[in-house]
Amino acid sequence: MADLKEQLKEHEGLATIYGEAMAGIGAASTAEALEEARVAHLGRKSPLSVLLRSIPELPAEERPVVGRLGNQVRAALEQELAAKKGEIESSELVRRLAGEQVDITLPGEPFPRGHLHLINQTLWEIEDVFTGLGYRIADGPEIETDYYNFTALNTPEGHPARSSHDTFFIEGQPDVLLRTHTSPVQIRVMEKEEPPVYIIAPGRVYRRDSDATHTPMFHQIEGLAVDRNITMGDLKGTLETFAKAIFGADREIRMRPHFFPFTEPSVEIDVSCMICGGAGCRSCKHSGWLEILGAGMVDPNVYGFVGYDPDEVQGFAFGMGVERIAMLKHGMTDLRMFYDNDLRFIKQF
Ligand code: 2U9
Repeated sequence: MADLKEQLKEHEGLATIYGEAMAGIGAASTAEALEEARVAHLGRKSPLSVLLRSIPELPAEERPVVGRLGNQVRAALEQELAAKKGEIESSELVRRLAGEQVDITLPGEPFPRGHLHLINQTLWEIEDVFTGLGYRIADGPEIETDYYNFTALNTPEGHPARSSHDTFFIEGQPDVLLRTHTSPVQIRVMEKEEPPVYIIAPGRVYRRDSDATHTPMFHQIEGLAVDRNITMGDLKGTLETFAKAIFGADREIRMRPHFFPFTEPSVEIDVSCMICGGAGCRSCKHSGWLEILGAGMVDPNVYGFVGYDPDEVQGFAFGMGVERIAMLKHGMTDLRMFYDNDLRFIKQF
């Protein structure tokens, strides 16, 4: 470099060009300013390029000097430009990193945490009781055929129990409907699997019904146990275990005779009132008992539809509405609150 400066004493014009270019490059402090300096001092219209292009017109003794020194000046400027570019890039990186610094010790933004809807909490709780007793969870379609929803459950066409279900049918397809209970799931499992069968079928069901204790969609959990030598005693023991697990260890249950097309005999099951302990209060209408589910021994006709031999196997089945269980457990009076989506209600559970 010192050598070049020394040599430039030979040509004043080149010395000036070099000095100005070095000063221009040195003054640039951003990538844009550096690019402007490159164009001004090394571009096609720069004094250096103009001078180099004019060599053929120079006096003969000046030509070799300008040719040799001119190229050395260009190389020196290019080197200076590259060095300056590196310098600017690293200082810009340092500046950007400083600007982007994050204080990882600051407290985080609070993230609102949701939870399971009361219906799903109740559903999971009931599932836990039965899986603990060795039952498996089974599911199936919510859009069903008339056969699985009614016929195979010993409810033939024209049976009065069909109208009590207030079924939603699919328009134009009289054999297709929204299931009114989860019982078709048990039929589908028995069609595929040999006994013993211990399953519960949780899920949404649909009935054309709407008031304080009915919504057009609600949730059921049904259960089915089919094996050799199953008795009504097994049914009672199982459902007593369930009632105590959900409503408290002090609860008792009682069975009242009832009718369902798919069970024979059939019962409705009450639990001793968890508010008054059975003494009688407003909640239990002073009877000491609250109805929680229906059940019975599977009607032998049902086995005929799935290829089981009713002389070989017996079983019991039960069904409950999850909304009803949740309402009883939490002292609710209007089932529609589950689906109003009012967070003031939902957040209480
Ligand atoms: C098969 C055989 C028998 C399921 C049963 C009930 C009794 C019952 C109601 C309770 C309240 C429906 O949600 S609710 O309205 N259910 O009382 N369900 S026995 O019996 C079956 C199911 C499947 C193959």
